[in-house]
Amino acid sequence: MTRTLLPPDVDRSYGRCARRHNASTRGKGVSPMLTSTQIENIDRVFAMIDSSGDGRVTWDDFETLTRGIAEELGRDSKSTEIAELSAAYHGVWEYVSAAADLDQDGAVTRDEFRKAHSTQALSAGLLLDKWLVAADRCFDAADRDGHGYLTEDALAGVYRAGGITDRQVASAAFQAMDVNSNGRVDKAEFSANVRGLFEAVDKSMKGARMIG
Ligand SMILES: [Ca+2]
Ligand SMILES: [Ca+2]
Repeated sequence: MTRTLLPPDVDRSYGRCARRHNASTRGKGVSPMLTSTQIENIDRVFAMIDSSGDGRVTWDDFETLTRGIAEELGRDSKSTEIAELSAAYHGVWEYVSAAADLDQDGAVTRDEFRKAHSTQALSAGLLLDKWLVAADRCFDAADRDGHGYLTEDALAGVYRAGGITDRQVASAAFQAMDVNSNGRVDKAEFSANVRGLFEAVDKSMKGARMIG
């Protein structure tokens, strides 16, 4: 049985979804190993980290992303929070480039990124761990007062820094994350949705619509 974006604990449900999906997408040019929701979210993540928008992800893109987050959140680019965020992104980049930059030209194209997911060159569990560290650092940077939660405005700032300027996307994501509707998203709620973004195999699942 094949595994792609999913850790072992959700293998069983993934198998069911993947089999159903495979039957419906066979021969339509969609990778048989990933659901359409997974491919959409892989592409959305790629678009988010490709800050320059040239269809190639390089370390420069992560640096631009980090600078954007610092600016949006009013953080000094030399602050501890931003340095830690940059270190976390470096962990993501080192792992992604080693696994996905097939022609070793120092850039990961959209196709290379997709292929690394569908062929499992990128281990879903390892990559998720690295993204969760980055999400944690991002949360800490966005939590200006250190209260342990984000307001909708703070979350919207993070989204803008990631190039997602449509406020409705951030608002919808915030409503979905804020499960007890108290106007605050804590780190557990945020992490659960980041995890869902990478694990969801259909749109009804938590986090599946986190970035669009
Ligand atoms: Ca780029
Ligand atoms: Ca490449």
